[in-house]
Amino acid sequence: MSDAPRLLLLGSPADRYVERLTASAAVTQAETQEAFTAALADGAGIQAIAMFGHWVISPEVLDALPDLKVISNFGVGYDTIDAAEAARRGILVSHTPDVLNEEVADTTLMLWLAVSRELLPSERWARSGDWEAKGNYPLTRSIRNRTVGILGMGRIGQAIAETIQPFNPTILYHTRSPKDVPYTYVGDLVEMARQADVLIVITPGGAATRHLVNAAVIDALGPEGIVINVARGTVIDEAALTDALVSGRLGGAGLDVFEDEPKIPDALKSLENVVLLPHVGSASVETRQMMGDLVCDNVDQWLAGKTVKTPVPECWDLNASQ
Ligand code: NAP
Ligand code: 8YV
Repeated sequence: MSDAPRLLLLGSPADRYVERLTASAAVTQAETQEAFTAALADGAGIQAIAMFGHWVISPEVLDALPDLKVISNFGVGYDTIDAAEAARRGILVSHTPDVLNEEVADTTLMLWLAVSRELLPSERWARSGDWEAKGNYPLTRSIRNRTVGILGMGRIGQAIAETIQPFNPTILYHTRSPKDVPYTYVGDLVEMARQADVLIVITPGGAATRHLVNAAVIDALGPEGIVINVARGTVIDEAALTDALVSGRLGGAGLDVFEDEPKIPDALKSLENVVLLPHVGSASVETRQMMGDLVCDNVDQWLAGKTVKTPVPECWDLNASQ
């Protein structure tokens, strides 16, 4: 394989993907940050990165990889990659859009139901003997006929809107520009939160969306309101969210993502009106397999001298010119 192009594999994907990548490239695998740093010290000649997990690809990392031509990311979100800088240097970045839309929408519905119908506390009530000792569990709130505010109405936002249709929602959404969708656009996020019973967050992460959901948005939702975050932890001011949940100014939250993963603040862990998941929005065997295959397909396409299947928007022009 000595003539094969060098590929840096970041993370610990299933054997299936290691085997696929090894079949077409000379693979150096880095499973820890220390191993990644060591690989960068020997970065000359590395032409491709296949990246499983949230590794930071900054201009400094790109400086250490002078021969890099393609970065294939596992996940639709790529906020840890400086894609604009990569494109400027002629490096193609690809991601895994669409194949995970419905799975993330299902996770969103699961979180909303779990928070609103108090799945975990009521399950504990049954399991602990409280039912026998104290009687029936208190009534919970239905998710039917609610006003739902969706922050972000892209591929996944639209899948969420479709998935919750059986619950007869009134759907509002907020984005920077209105979309061609049969839901009501609200140009002011605080105003949307004021009208909504639940706020579902599904924008990209990164600097442009940092703390979009701040104390004013949370207070507009109010003590009966619920926040569901399946986007990135950075989109919500986690301290403001925690403060509102502790003081009762917000009713509940379902969180799949956090500001400093895998750390979750103890204050959030101690709350009964919160459901916490370890970033598993897309984490079914079936969906992760489609994502992993797409990562390898994009590498294979590039190795074959073709355009990659799913470039990020910053690289659309670059991909078209391949
Ligand atoms: P997408 O199709 O690009 O949609 C993003 C939406 O966010 C668009 O409607 C966009 O509309 C809106 N948006 C972007 N910046 C905004 C801003 N500053 N203010 C308001 N709205 C903004 O992306 P997608 O495929 O739906 O994925 C969305 C994100 O979900 C990913 O980037 C990723 O971070 C996250 N995700 C999480 C999981 C998980 O496991 N929890 C799984 C998959 C994806 P405008 O451009 O008009 O503003
Ligand atoms: C992945 C995600 O779990 O697609 C995304 O943006 O957040 C998830 O589907 C993650 O990227 C894998 O590390």
